[in-house]
Amino acid sequence: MSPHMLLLPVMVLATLTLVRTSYAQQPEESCTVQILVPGLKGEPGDKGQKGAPGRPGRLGPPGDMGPPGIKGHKGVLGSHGKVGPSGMKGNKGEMGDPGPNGPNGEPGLPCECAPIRKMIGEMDLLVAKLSSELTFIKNAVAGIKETESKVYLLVKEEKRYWDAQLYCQARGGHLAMPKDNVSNSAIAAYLREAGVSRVYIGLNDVDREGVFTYVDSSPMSTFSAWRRGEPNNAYDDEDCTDLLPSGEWTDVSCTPTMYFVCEFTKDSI
Ligand SMILES: [Ca+2]
Ligand SMILES: [Ca+2]
Repeated sequence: MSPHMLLLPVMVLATLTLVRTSYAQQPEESCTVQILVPGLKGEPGDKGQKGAPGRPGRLGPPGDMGPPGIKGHKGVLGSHGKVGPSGMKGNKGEMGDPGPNGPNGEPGLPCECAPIRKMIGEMDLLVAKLSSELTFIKNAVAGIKETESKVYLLVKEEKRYWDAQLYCQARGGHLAMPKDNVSNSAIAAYLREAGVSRVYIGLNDVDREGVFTYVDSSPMSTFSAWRRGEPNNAYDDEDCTDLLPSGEWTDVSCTPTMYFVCEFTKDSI
């Protein structure tokens, strides 16, 4: 403590004493001047008790970064990842060297027989089929009639005389030509069994009136089966012949349509 600071309280006290003396008007004390001076320094007191802990101080600034730590151990290998997308198609490689020649083949056939054999096989099947159909026609359809050398087929299609002849010719025959009693009786029986009243047969006098010939141009010679009063060339218009279930013949016009009988030679079938 500086000397000035020690003098200040002394001067203050002196001043206060002067003021109080002047205003109190107390005569016995009007001239008393008390000068106070500090006493000697006392003995040091006993040590006080320990105070309460102070408040925690404010957070200090961050410290400097410490030295780097020790590097850790390497981790275990992870599992495989997903398969990635396909890459772009690569460029075409260069052509390789030609390979060695192959072994010789088996000797070929002298001709292309396979197609021919196949064709023959198919034709055989066709022939067998046709033969079967012909047998059916001969034996089954309307009880076809035949003699030792001829086969007769009743055609239940109404045609005019010459159309009927063309129909039979197209099938390798012609209109039936009964040239004896055996064949005439066979055709007549055919009509009776089929319930047919009349059929054209291959006999006419178209070329020369009254002179009947068969459609194969052979003459009507030793055999005939004319009904009584026939042929009469009625209306001068009867140049063709029909056969009745009785086996009798009549001359008729060639224009009307009726059933007919075709005749086939067995040797030509
Ligand atoms: Ca006639
Ligand atoms: Ca007649």
